[in-house]
Amino acid sequence: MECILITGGAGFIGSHSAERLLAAGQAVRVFDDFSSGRRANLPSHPQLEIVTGDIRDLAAVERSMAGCSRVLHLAAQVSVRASVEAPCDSASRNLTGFLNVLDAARRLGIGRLVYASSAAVYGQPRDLPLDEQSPVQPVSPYGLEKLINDQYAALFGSLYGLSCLGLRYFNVYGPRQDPHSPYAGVLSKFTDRLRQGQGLTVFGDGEQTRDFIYVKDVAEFNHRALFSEHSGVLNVATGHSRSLNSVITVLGSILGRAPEVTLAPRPEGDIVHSASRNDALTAALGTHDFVALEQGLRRLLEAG
Ligand code: UD2
Repeated sequence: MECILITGGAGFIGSHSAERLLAAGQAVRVFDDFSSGRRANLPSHPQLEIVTGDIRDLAAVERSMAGCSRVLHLAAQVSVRASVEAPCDSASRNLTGFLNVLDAARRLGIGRLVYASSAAVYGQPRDLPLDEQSPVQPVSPYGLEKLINDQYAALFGSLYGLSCLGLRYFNVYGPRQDPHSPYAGVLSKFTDRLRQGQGLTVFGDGEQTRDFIYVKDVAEFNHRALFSEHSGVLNVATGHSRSLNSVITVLGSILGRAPEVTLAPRPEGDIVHSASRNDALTAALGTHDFVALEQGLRRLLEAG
């Protein structure tokens, strides 16, 4: 049976992707340094192997890839703010680490590499909705690193015929995203606070919009991407953006009471509106019934 390597497989998106692949009957090897990923995120499964290692260590990356035919590369420094505060450390994981994965994949003859790119490559978007042809203008080291990943992947495709696809995730939410990290997504923060009977803080007027995509939908597209031959980049989004105020209304209707909301100034650099088309995604990887926001928030509230 062929083995699929997931770097960062013990993390938020990685662990859901591992579950999806195991459910499809694949053997999965997780490579993770457990700096933020957790063993408890992963099931016990006879087809699951777990290897501890760091993507900055080329030999360790190569060893973990041996015997695998496809790679899902998700291991990264994922915080925009940390990339601003410590750009060298961020680049060592997101550039050198990425290059280690590409180089090992080329040398080991990996048939397919899918990796996490990000909506952050678009920076402060001017014309919405975004699509894959929209101008890229990162406003953080993190966004720049992801853009350079896309360029390196395209180069390795043309130089060595390596089959690569970058997935530009929009606002992914769902269980296992650590709400206590200062970099946690707004929905994991909100649901965590509500579970503890606390109020919510909204930065700005709450009219900012995001395309919130449930993590299991992302795992589904990761799975499909690994078995497709589409190369380049794809925006991974539902195609529908919602305002924070409308999210708060939905949370109130699920809980049967309106959350207490405090307004605070919007942080500098905060994006007001974000929206993406997903025509290219569904044309390349197939149509999909996305988990509705109401349903996803219910599941997130219940996950505890
Ligand atoms: C996301 C990513 C960020 C970067 C960016 C690129 C996360 C956590 N952040 O930022 O790393 O990739 O996309 O476009 O994945 N907010 C509140 N109250 C809170 C927390 C947040 O009002 O307690 C607001 C925040 O100011 C923003 C919105 O909610 O307007 C969404 O915040 P976010 O951090 O979840 O996501 P985003 O899109 O700003």
